[in-house]
Amino acid sequence: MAEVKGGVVAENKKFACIVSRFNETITLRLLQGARDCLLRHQAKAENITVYWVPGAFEMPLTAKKVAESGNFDAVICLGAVIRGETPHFDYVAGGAASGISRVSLDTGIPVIFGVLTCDTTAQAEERSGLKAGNKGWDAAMSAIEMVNLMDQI
Ligand code: INI
Repeated sequence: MAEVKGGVVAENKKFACIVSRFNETITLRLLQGARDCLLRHQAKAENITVYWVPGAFEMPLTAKKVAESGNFDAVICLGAVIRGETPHFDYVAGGAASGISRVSLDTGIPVIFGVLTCDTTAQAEERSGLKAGNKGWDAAMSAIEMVNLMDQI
């Protein structure tokens, strides 16, 4: 039986983080978590580029341009869509999720969905560094693993 797993070393790999300004207090924490994860797995600070977008809905197009640039091994999308009282949530969260997935398939580059989709701000806070870990860290970890897995296929 052959089994292939992506390693967890990010040395000499290039990462783009696409981060939304919407809910910025949350997304900044996600970015801190992602950056910390990449650096602790031997990525170099100069190999991490951050692109700010207005909101999660703008992530797919930005991810497409970034992935097509050929300058990055993986793209990490970091955002927070909070339901509150509005059905707008479903369009923004759904558009971001399906768009990001499509960009990854179309470009062949790992594009990671590090977007919190929560009912409340409190839940988003919990998942961005308080008691439920940091989804930004998790997204970066997925990016590292996928980059190394792609290298082996
Ligand atoms: N964008 C987010 O990233 N999170 C949200 O919670 C959100 N809400 O609630 O509306 C949101 N909306 C903005 C959207 O992403 C676009 O920037 C906007 O619609 C312009 O295209």
